[in-house]
Amino acid sequence: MSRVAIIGAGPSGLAQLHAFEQARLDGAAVDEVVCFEKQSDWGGLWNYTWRTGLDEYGDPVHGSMYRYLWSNGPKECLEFADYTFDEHFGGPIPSFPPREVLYDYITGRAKKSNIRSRIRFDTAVRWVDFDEATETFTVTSQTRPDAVTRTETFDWVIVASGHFSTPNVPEYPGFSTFPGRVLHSHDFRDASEFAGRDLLVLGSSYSAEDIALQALKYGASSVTISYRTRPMGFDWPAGIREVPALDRVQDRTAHFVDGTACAVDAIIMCTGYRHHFPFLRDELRLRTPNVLYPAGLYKGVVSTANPRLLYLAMQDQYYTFTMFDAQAFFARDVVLGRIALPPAAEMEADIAGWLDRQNTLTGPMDDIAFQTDYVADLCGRTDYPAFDLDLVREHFVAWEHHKDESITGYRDRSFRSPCTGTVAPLHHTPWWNELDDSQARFLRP
Ligand code: FAD
Ligand code: NA7
Repeated sequence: MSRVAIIGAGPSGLAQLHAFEQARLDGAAVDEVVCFEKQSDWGGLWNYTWRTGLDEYGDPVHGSMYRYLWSNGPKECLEFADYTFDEHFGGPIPSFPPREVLYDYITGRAKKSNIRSRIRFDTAVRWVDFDEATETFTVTSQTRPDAVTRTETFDWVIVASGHFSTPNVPEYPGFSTFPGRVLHSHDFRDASEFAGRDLLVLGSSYSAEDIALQALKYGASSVTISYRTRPMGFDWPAGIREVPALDRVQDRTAHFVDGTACAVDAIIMCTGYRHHFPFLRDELRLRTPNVLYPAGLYKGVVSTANPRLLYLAMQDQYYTFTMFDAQAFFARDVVLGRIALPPAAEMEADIAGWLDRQNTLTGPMDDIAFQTDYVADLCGRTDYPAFDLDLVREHFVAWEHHKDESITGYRDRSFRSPCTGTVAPLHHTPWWNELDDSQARFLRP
């Protein structure tokens, strides 16, 4: 029987443990599975921490989520086909839950499938090596409270360590003398810190959109969003505007490439993240920007550098929990020998097909179709329970239109479950007026 190491107990690592457990319950002979999690609890990014910078043991803080974070897509687009929202909450809930509610949902399935005992908490993987002679990995981990290291042998390694934790931090002239705070969204925790302030946000993607709205919602005087390539172009509420790229900062004044300028009190860089695997030897390490189909991964999962090394959730993400499940079931079946990997040339050709298509994508609608097809391809190869994936695709398309119609109002919409058909009730308070992100408040009728 072989040994499997999973690195990370966030949504994707938990999906992997769940997939193995399902096979075991179905009577399969399942290999020994060990999940290493450096934090003291599960849930990955959804396990909120107030900490920034270094954690209590001197490691970089994993968490990038912040207070008052509501789901930025409909929950119906990330529903587990084998553990529905209706099952977890005992009835319908609105479509855009805050973080605590989704954390409860993710960990609810993990509790039901009884996988906690397979996770070694407070244990960071420090190094992974591969021995060509024995065809095994050596995984060196360290329990963090007592700093004890241990090296073990595994036949498979599944990397589920996330890729939205190591910030991409550019520098602009004048940052070193700017008199206010300059931070990356990775270190952003509480929008009310910026009440009464004039804020500059750099970036034009999900973090920039959400943090700009949050800041205004919780009292910022103004938010100027500076884009590098193109503006998001939403119909922003009064107080938010988009301007071209930042050229430099002089004292408190931000100067943009179109010659305009404005005074700001703080700068938040929403400039994205880097795939970062300090625990992987060079030949094993995935090197990719944040794209829908990273090169070097067959079916987006299996490393072509070493097909016993699998990666989960390394894609840019429209689909999240559903895609992680699809990947985890696929990875499990590769490990269990239910799916035979084709010869290397065939894997490369399959990857090339996806990469060619990725090069033709022109915007969100193409992206959604692409990632839907990717998820469908994976689901079709395993026994992951059927759900209405076409409906999910339609939901993503509708959601994009809703955002264009009202960037402050899109979270007030309701969607139908692709698993149960349940139509979500409307939330009792419009999102823009709702300041309390607690589960108790959200679930109140
Ligand atoms: P993570 O959640 O990052 O979990 C990885 C785990 O690996 C962590 O627990 C970490 O401690 C552990 N780990 C890392 N390195 C090691 C190591 N060396 N040893 C041991 N353990 C290790 N998705 C949505 O669906 N909806 C949203 O609204 C949404 N909002 C988001 C907002 C923000 C600010 C960010 C950053 C992301 C958001 N996402 C959202 C996307 C998010 O990436 C996924 O929902 C999900 O958390 C990815 O799961 P994961 O398990 O792959 O990674
Ligand atoms: P993304 O989606 O990777 O976007 C990164 C943004 O940062 C993007 O708009 C980039 O602009 C911008 N960027 C990158 N480098 C720079 C520099 N040097 N200057 C200015 N702007 C820059 O990251 P997010 O944090 O928004 O989202 C990641 C996840 O967190 C996502 O899953 C969400 O759900 C939450 P570009 O368009 O490339 O010019």
